[in-house]
Amino acid sequence: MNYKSQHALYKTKIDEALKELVESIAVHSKELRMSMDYSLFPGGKRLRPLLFLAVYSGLYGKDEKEGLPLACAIELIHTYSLIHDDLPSMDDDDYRRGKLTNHKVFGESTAILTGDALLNLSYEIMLDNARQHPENVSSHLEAISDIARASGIKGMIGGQLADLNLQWKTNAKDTLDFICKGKTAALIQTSIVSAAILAKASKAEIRALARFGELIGMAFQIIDDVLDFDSESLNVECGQDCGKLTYPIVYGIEGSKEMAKNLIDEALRELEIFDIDKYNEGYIFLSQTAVLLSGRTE
Ligand code: GRG
Repeated sequence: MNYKSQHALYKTKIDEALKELVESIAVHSKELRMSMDYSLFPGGKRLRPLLFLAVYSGLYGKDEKEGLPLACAIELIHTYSLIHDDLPSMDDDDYRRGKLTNHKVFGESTAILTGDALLNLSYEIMLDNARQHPENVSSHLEAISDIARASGIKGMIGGQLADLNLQWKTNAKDTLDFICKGKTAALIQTSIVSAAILAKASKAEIRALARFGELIGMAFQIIDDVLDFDSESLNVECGQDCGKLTYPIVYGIEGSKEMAKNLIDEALRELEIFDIDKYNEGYIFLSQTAVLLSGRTE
């Protein structure tokens, strides 16, 4: 199967599973239900659950059913983080994915609670799923624990806080890398690592995949900064991001693009421990995704 068809197949499975999981939850507030649906559907690229499936069923040939709840839970965590990131007290954005941000439609308090609800729902879904697989429960708990770590103080929240408060490390480059690894790369990395843990990958494979995930996650953020920088330079009303420490500010546009390309090349080398004949489907999907990320335009 080629990349495009594989991508479409994974994406359909993710969208269907997400709909089924979210709809099965009784939400007594109509407002909260509408707000959750508004941010989840149609949603964005579904990059993180796609990476999860590429590893879990693509690389390791596991049955998607057992992994899909974790893939969806990571998307719920990602969605909560975007809703909160857009709030006036954070990035103060009016638009996301070409439509009004959640708080602009439902108000700040509902947006905050929607993010909180999605975060809690993610753990409810993962733990319920773990209970349904008693034979594999320790791998489930280890995978959930990696997701919790990556989303928390040592990952996304830590990076976001450092970004907002600009907590300086020794220099601008170290500060940027710290923010980027936490804010963006950690959740991308755990999408790959938690899938490998659940699939009972070897320690060496998990190490290689963790490095791969971190490198593509960093490249993803650098390209995001480059895209934002381009649009900000054309738009005088660019919000709080104007005063932020970003890769183009420190390395320039061309330097940042070069850096993202080098990170992707390095990431691809990490995949070399996998035998391409044996791991064909997942290997091709992961490497193609990495290459596409470095050239993305949205
Ligand atoms: C509020 C706890 C908390 C964390 C926020 C998400 C985040 C951390 C910061 C977002 C800042 C930002 C826009 C970073 C750029 C990288 C990024 C996460 C982009 C959005 O991810 P995509 O492109 O989104 O995968 P889609 O729309 O495709 O789902």
